[in-house]
Amino acid sequence: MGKSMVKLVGVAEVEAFGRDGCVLLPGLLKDWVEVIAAGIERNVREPGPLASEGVERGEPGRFFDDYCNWRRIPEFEDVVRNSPMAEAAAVLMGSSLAQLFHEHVLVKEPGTAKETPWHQDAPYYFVDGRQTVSFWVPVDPVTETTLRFVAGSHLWPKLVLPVRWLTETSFYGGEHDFLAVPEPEAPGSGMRVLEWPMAPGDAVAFTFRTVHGARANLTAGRRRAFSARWVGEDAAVVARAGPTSPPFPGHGMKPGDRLREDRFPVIWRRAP
Ligand SMILES: O=C(O)CCC(=O)C(=O)O
Repeated sequence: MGKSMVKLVGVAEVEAFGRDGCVLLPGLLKDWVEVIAAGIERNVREPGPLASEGVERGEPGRFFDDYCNWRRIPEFEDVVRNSPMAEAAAVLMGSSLAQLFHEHVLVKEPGTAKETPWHQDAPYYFVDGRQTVSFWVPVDPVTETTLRFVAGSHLWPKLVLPVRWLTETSFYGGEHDFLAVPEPEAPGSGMRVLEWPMAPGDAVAFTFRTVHGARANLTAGRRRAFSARWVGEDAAVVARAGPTSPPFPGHGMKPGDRLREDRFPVIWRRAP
């Protein structure tokens, strides 16, 4: 482990991540802000086939999101391969390797009233396990539009109903054995919400099962964020009730398989 990593992801951070399912890592990507911002601009200018808009027509603002573009956006390939993120992922997960699942861009323009609904990422994904982590990295300073988490929700015994962000209807449709979307701020919910003001290049790390959401962006500034999702050695393919998000059509794996390394590269491995 390099010196900077010891400072940025130490015992206290690993412990908080295990306990709360999320942890702030100030400055983890501070040397990568310009690279990430350039990649985000390229992504917004040249959206991929999975890009979507999260604000209904006629409503204020814009919430652009897109994912799975790292192979065609050189700035994203650079950051996932060469930044301290992969090693930080392995340390947090307690894994001997860090394998990239996908990257994600989420841009909330000024005056966007749309909140990002409370959700877990796991139920949208065809991979799950104890060793998972996403890093959410803003390239603008964020205070009120930051990502918020329900502490300890990664240990809940059941998954939360996944919803479509635009319409907030059930993602897979029909009746399923999911928990209802929680209302962590309702009086008496008993849930502890964690959030931190963040500077460009800070990262919050959270598991695929940690419930999170974000407020509207009613500020005058943009809120551009880059997320990268990683798995460790124990994560495996799981069956879901329909096409997942991201879909990765024809991925050719079956439940129980580890993610294939030709599509989901192992970026960091502990030296033997
Ligand atoms: O940026 C947002 O509003 C939501 C981000 C999110 O849900 C994620 O990165 O998993």
